[in-house]
Amino acid sequence: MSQPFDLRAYLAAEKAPVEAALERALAWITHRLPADVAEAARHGVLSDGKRLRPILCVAAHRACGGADDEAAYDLAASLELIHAYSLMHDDLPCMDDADLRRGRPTTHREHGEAVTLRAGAALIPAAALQAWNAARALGCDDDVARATVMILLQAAGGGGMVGGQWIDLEGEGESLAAEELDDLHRRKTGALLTGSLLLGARAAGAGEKVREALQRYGRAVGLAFQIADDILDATQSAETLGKNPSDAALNKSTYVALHGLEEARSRGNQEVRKALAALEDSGLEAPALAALARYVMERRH
Ligand code: GRG
Repeated sequence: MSQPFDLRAYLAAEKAPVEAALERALAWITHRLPADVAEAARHGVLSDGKRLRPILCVAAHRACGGADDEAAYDLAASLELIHAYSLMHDDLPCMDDADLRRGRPTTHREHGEAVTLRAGAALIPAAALQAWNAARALGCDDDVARATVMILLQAAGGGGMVGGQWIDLEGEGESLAAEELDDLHRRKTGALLTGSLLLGARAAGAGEKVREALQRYGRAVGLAFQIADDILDATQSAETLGKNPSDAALNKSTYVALHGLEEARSRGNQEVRKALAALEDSGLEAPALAALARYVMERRH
């Protein structure tokens, strides 16, 4: 009988190469920035995140037969640069006005609003260049390298994360219907999570059938991830989560507010089952992706 997959050990082993890739990325990015903006960029990127997006990217890359070397982590780092900028900007006074992120003061509380705005903005084109350079270092030809940059920017853009954030901001103080809430989160959170898988798969040369199955897996995991986020937000303290303010304080529509805790939990688990079915359809041998899908509903922060 095969051993159960040890996700804790897997995540611990992935941490060092992901952090090293982020350090490498910041070294070239900050080299071109004024010192105060560089410090803010380092603060936003190098804080203690779960690094789920790069980990998903490398897991998909590996499952699709991609080389397991530094350049795979460099490719994956491009996603965390986008994620970091989105958190830095999301926390600004003009958006969530948050004091605490990843257990410490938000970037603008330490470095000021103007500098944080500039540092976040600098990370966006840097992420695209990072993806391009890493894809080329992995041996991707120009077409595939271009496709990886497209995946990243489409996931981050108006049809993805930025579009979702816009719906979120517009919807503050209003009750969104169930489909609207799904659409918001498919874009705001799901698009970058799905993009993480597709980026890794595309760079490894995966065909369309595998990529379509991974996309379904990513959409389901993305929704489950957000449902879990809402459940944690409603049930855990700011100290445990390392962030504030809560969704309730911001008057946001959430799965818990809309469906109640039990129904939200059951919908999240249903999405995890969908993700596992899609993974099965992909035909990939990917125990890490299966374990990660289960983890999103079991996580405690
Ligand atoms: C101005 C409209 C407009 C957009 C700018 C700010 C922004 C772009 C987008 C915000 C996107 C956002 C904040 C999405 C939330 C995603 C999410 C669930 C974050 C938490 O992710 P985790 O749990 O965090 O992976 P860690 O800290 O572990 O990395």
